Amino acid sequence: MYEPSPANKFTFGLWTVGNIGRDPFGEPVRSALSPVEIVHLLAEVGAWGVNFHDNDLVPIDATPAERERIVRDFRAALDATGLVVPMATTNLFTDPAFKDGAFTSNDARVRAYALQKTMRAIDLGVELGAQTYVFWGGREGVETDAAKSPSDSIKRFRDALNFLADYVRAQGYALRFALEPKPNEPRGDLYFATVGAMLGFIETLAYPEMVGVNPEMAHEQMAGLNFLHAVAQAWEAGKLFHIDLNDQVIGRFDQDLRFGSHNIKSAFFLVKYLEDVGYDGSRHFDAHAYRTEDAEGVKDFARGCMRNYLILKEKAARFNADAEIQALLADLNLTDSSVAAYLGPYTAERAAALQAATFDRKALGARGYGYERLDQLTIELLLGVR
Ligand code: GLT
Ligand code: MN
Ligand code: MN
Repeated sequence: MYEPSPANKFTFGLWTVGNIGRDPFGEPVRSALSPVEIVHLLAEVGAWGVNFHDNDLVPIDATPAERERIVRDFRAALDATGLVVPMATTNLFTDPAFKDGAFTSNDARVRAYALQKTMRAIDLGVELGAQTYVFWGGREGVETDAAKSPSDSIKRFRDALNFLADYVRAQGYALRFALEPKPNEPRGDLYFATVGAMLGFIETLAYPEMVGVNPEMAHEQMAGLNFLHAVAQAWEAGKLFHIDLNDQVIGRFDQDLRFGSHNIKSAFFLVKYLEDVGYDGSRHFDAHAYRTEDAEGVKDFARGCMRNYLILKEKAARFNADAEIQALLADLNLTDSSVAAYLGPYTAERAAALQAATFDRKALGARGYGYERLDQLTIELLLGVR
């Protein structure tokens, strides 16, 4: 029942199960796996797909001949395992050239190099089947606002995305862009800190229909925000092109924890939402194993992400089928014929009827909503006693 299947569309990045456990205070604790080894690992644990940054697959200094060999071997591993590549992205944050940003760097030569690198990375992603292209601006920010104007940075980022969208169109690629916000880390402050900020920005682009968001659970949580609400706003706007699932303790460093390992209730409402609305895209786990883990622990981590999703999916089905919970929900949406004349699109009649209406404000304020009971039933369901 909790075994992953291709229909679940579970994916991992090469950089997730491939994470070697380096942190700002310590050296790597695990040896690097080759992309081919990672594909086989993901197939073994039951994932559907694998995503990558250009340099997760092809080292930044690779020659064209090396690139060809690496892509050939990777494709052979995909063919052997049946894994697909639904998403690709560019590493615009590791190399020192990007220390002041990529598309928003104050050095125009860096901005030009970032465009070149991204065009090549788009070609690579499309070559391997990617249909979604993620932009995470890990270095697009500042430590000090003395450095540059945030509006110049917004304009530079827009110019870059418009250029790249035109590139994709000129190549005839069927590729959509998914912008991934984050409030901070690795820069002191990153531009476009939240899903809401990205959604507003997208409407200012040349081809807004090509561009959506890739919300990451931990990133909204780092900002103290409700991830479900961000996802719902993206979904409602037709912009939920991709999603990064993981977990995070609010107030801590960027943890990228196993999905469902910490904020179980938030994860539950998120899974329930994605399943209820019929989100059809990848469920991408952008997380990594604890630094304490060896190769087996990495598999435990990956299996745990998918298993937690499936457990929560089953809990969501129970929630939807629970007669007591559903009766409470049905009672909540109180309405009667008296309000039919008041609610709906504006008309002069409706406005006049509302102006003339009398409301029993005290009675409205006296009503109990029963959310304690509803939430307790939810918790009991999650804790397995229901
Ligand atoms: C990096 C980051 C993630 C982004 C990845 C895509 S890379 O691991 O922490 O949130 O989704 O660039
Ligand atoms: Mn993250
Ligand atoms: Mn992410």
